[in-house]
Amino acid sequence: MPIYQPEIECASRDYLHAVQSARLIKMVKNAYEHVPFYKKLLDDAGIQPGDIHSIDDIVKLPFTVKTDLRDNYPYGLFAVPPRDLVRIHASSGTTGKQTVVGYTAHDVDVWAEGAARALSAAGCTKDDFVHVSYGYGLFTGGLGLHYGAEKLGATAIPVSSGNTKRQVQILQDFGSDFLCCTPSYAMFIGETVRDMGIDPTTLKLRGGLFGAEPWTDNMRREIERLLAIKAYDIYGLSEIAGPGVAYDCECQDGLHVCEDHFFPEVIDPDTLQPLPDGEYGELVFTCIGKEALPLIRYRTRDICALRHEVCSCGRTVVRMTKPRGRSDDMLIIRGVNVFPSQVEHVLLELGMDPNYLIIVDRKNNLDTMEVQVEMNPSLFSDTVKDIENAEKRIEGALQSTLNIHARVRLLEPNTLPRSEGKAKRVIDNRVLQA
Ligand code: DLL
Repeated sequence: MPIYQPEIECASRDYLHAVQSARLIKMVKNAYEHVPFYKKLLDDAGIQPGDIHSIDDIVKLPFTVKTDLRDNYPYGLFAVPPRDLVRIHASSGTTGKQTVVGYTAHDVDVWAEGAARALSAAGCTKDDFVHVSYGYGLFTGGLGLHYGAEKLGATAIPVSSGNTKRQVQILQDFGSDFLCCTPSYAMFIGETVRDMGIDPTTLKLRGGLFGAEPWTDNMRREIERLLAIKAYDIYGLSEIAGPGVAYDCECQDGLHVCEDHFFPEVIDPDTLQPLPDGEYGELVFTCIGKEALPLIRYRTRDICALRHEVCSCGRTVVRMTKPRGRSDDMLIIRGVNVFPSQVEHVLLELGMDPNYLIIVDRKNNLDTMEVQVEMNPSLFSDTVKDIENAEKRIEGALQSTLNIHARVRLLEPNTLPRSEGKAKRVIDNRVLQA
């Protein structure tokens, strides 16, 4: 597979260290001199820009969190005047104010470079048509992949999300080679292809870049089967840039981080100490290559581990494991930590489709968990006994993975709402009662 920027993606660790060190020194100085928030943050921590001599000194710097962006809403953390900005995006989140991010022309270029690296790692070339079904707008998904495709010299098809039958029509008629959308929407598009009676092997499509929400390897295989393609993971977050912060290569063995622009660390969320390779913790990014929003040690809340060994594809840049979920997605049910991705893994292992909803409640001061999941045609039955037996079997499998009891309710096919963007997998009624 061609590598978009081998001089960076396959660079020696020494070279990367030098690039990162120079960029961190410049970025900290810029942040300190142009953003009052950072001047105070560093002064309070007893650190001056002159104390930063190389990327190794990053551990001296204090952390930032999402509420710092919210407290300085909308533009308080920008390090450049409005005349230097060329773009604004925002992420709504589920609670509180939006998080507003800004980009200079250089920042848009850095971001597009990341997305182009991701597309190239999935095998996309200048000759290909890239069907973008991420939403266009303040969400970074649509425009992120769009600019990445154009940067690579491929042809972007800006379909945006929604109207799924039309999506399939366009895949057929326009001869799209790559599809970009959330994994849950890719599933829905795949189901629609099937329901329209189309053989997916007759489509020209050969790959897809799916991200913006956690998804398991089992779901990857399901999408690959439904659409007859190879499915690649793409990671990003608007605070750091958007899609293309990290991406799968053909080995599908961890996501390569654009660490020349976005320096990653994994920390223990309790002690805040950096963790060694292979240990799971909270992912932290420092934007060393951006001008408008120079985030320092930003705590993403995403849970993953880092690996520095060279990948079989030849890339030397650090890899992050597929994010397991966010620490704030983690449910604590009767004291046990449960990630929705664990439930998804179990359901797919049992041959179910990943159309499910977790409902958490509190009855008589005791947490309850119900997993609603659609029957697929192989399980479909009119006999109450058959359905009950299947529910019991799934309950047993969930119990042995999660270590807690979850009631399972099988639903008829196509009863749960489908998502065109990020899927909603959890309803936690305990929050409402609080
Ligand atoms: O979701 C950017 C994006 C768009 C990434 C399209 C990939 C593709 P936000 O809306 O700011 O930005 O949400 C960022 O989504 O902190 C993760 O929790 C989650 N996330 C993003 N990509 C992945 C992924 C976009 N590949 C938040 N796997 C992040 C798991 C992901 N979670």
